[in-house]
Amino acid sequence: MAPPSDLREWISLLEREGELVRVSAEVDPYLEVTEIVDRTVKAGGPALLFENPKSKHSLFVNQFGTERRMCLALGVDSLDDAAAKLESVLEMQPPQGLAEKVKGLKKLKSIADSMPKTVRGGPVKELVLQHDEVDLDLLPIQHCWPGDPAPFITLPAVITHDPKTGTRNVGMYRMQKLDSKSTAMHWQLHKDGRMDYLAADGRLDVAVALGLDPVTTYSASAPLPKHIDEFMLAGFLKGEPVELVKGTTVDVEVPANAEIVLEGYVEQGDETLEGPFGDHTGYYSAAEPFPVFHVTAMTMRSDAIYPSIVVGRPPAEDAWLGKATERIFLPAIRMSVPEIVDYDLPVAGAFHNCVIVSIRKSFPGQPQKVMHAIWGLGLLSLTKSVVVVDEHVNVHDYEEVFFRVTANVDPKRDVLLSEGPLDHLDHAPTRQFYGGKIGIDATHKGLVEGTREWPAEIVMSDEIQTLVDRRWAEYGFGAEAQDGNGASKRSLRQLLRR
Ligand SMILES: Cc1cc2nc3c(=O)[nH]c(=O)nc-3n(C[C@H](O)[C@H](O)[C@H](O)COP(=O)(O)O)c2cc1C
Ligand SMILES: [Mn+2]
Repeated sequence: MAPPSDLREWISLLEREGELVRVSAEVDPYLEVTEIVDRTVKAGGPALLFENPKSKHSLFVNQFGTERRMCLALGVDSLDDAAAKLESVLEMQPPQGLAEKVKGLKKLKSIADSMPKTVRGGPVKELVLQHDEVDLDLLPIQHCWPGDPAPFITLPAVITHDPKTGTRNVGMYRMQKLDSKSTAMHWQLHKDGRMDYLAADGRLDVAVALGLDPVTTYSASAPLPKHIDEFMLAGFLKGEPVELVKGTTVDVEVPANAEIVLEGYVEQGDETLEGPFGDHTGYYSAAEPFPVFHVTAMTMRSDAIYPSIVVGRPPAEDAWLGKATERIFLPAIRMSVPEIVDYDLPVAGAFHNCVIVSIRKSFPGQPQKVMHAIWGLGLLSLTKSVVVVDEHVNVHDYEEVFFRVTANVDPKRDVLLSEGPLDHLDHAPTRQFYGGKIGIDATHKGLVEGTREWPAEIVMSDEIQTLVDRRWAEYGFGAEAQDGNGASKRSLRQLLRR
């Protein structure tokens, strides 16, 4: 099924799938909504459309809060299917024969069709408020946590252009409301949006789209290289181009189907103290200077729906945005580090604190090579700890990873301490932005690596496994045959906890 083409279609789809609850009771965007959403997310509950958030406009939240909804958003059965689509293009080879040529052309067409398309108008221009008419108070912007100083716009797609090359960038950066006509712009140190700002000679035009189709919203959070337009990724994943319309007061094109667009500018040297903010790290990120975004126009659908997301101590709704990125970017990561079989970014690690990676090892030092590769790869370079396991280890099974780390590691030999850039939001290092890194090599070692002979793993023979599978019912346990060799961990876990 094709992904929904705008927010309205997305909401209808969620409703049809039993994935949406409309809340007609009046709720306060000051803290109350956060508590409701936090409970809902942690219970694996539905998306919520608050129809009375003390505002004329509805507040839509928890659209991405479960794996199923993330898949519905991308129009796939599993997140790996979205990755496979990208992989088939990345791994294109010169075609052999006519059938392959036709297939190749189709793939090339899917790339060509990903380019955003300019259209003449769209529902986002139903209402155009300019200059003095701009009023952010119209929107039910959430004040998320008790220690936040103000409401924050939390699910925006912020659009800028590189002042030198003209390349577009779309990123998701929270925006603290300063007054009815301005916000802060939380462009962290390593982000593309900040680069555009720093490269500007004076003013930089900025447009902020709110309430998009879910693929385009997701794409704003995707860590693409700076020269790649996130709207292209959105077009590729959607299978149809993002439609853009000219800005009313800025030289930036904006999504024609958005619910709301804020247009305006930032200016060199015009900064304000932003934060603190109850962040996705589970802690308040400290107040720091960030650019002020002056809103020159607010264009919207007349009954615009305002989208939001609540982050906080993981797991929160952003977990599935992160997991989508983890899956979708695996093929691209493998292009540079081909020995990588799989990887996992634990949600509890807030995405920059830990990566578990499985590799096909064929030479000594390869786990350390992979650690350094990760520490040199895009935003993954900010990763604080890397755990490397062998190809047959399931990186998504943290109990198995724990087993390998404790069983296979000689801490003196297999722990690599390094240092380098750290995430803007990492509060642990003594100095902000820079500090220690740890790599743990939990792979099997062998004589070639100077260890004693490595013991064999305990595995039952195929023959006996098949025999027991076949005879299982005969033994009188009733249930379906269980997997052997510890693979039925869940039932074992249940037994141990009894
Ligand atoms: C809900 C959510 C909120 C985010 N808030 C911020 C933020 O305030 N500042 C920031 O720099 N990155 C934030 N990010 C991460 C960026 O969106 C992400 O790193 C993205 O790759 C940035 O785009 P860019 O690489 O084009 O700069 C957020 C991500 C999500 C999912
Ligand atoms: Mn970017």
